[in-house]
Amino acid sequence: MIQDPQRRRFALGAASLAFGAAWRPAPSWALDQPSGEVVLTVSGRISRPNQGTEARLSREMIMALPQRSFTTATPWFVGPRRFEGPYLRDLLALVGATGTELRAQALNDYRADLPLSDSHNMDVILAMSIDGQPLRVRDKGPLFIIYNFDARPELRKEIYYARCVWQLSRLEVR
Ligand SMILES: Nc1nc2c(c(=O)[nH]1)N[C@H]1C(S)=C(S)[C@@H](COP(=O)(O)O)O[C@H]1N2
Ligand SMILES: [Mo]
Repeated sequence: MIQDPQRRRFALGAASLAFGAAWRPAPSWALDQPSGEVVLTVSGRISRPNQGTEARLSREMIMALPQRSFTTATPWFVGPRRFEGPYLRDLLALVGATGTELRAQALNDYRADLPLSDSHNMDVILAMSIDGQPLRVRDKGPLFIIYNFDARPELRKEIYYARCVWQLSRLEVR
């Protein structure tokens, strides 16, 4: 019994493909509508929008992706902290991103561009929690792009710090 509606929809889509598919529900590969507050909007070169040309994602939709974590020191918090959330590449796969660059926009109007290849070459997490606690807006949440600096000390440079957008609210795939 698959409880998660998104997974169930995938399962139904896969089943209809497996049976040769006289019955193929149109939205089988479409993204669900966000249930609850939208925390991240993805626009641009994506193949699975759910509202017009954009993919609007609630916290639950992001939590439904495999959750990954690592512990790393950062310039923003005292000492090494454990960050948890989906890999950026898994979120990009969810919305069907096909571009080469990401423009990441924060609630405070800060914005940074990062190569999409970072999400494949490195374990970049879209952190939603720190040491097991949800990141609040006042802790630079609800979403914070975090690179694994302890695993890759060569990333401890301004160009990568600048890509760590906190209070992330929008991604544009370019
Ligand atoms: N939302 C948001 N994220 C941001 C920034 C910002 O101003 N707002 N500054 C960026 C830059 S330029 C750097 S170098 C790092 C470190 O910023 P800080 O040293 O000012 O904390 O965070 C990055 N992420
Ligand atoms: Mo910076």
